[in-house]
Amino acid sequence: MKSTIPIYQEAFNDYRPEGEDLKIYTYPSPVLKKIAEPVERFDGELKELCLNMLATMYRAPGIGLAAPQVGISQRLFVMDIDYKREKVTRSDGTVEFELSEFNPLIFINPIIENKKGEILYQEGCLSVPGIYEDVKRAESITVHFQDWEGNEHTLNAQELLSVCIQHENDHLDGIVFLERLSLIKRNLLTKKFLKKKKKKA
Ligand code: QAP
Ligand code: CO
Repeated sequence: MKSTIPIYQEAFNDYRPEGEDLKIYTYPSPVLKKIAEPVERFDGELKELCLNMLATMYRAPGIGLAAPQVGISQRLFVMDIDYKREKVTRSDGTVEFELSEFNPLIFINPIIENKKGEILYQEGCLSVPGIYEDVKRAESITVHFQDWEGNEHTLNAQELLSVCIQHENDHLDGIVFLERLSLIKRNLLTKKFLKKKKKKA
């Protein structure tokens, strides 16, 4: 564990994704369009939500998940850009994925500032499965946030970590990454996604 957040270093020593699989809401669910409310109660229920969101993210698998994506309009998201996912074939021929090197991060009531530079990164989203596109974001940011006990922290982030924080923070403001694209790409990919979704339904 290499978490820079002291309370999580302890809590996530020997971490294994355990918890409920939450339902992930896909575009264009109304909950994805709402501005989320600040988290005010730092209690056991909040910790359980964070753990269930992490488990849901690891199983998906994904690198980031915001509360509105699981139908909860509150300002928090979870993330792990470091974990490894290895395909293993058991002796009976069944295939499984083994996860290791977890570095779970939890951001509650985040505020982003000092946006600097520019980076183009191919993004995806568990709420828009199957769609990937380059998005332009700030390369470097500072984020202020609270942990699940309410303690305040500041983190400087670059590259993928910075991109992922900005992507997840957008969810708290009712924005999905499609809305960060040119109108042409946005319309094209939105149509493509809705068409595929309709076919599956
Ligand atoms: C946001 O997204 C992100 O389409 C997190 O079929 C992604 O974890 C920020 C996923 C990339 C920066 C760069 C997407 C899983 C996971 C899919 C995710 C899919 C299955 C997306
Ligand atoms: Co997303």
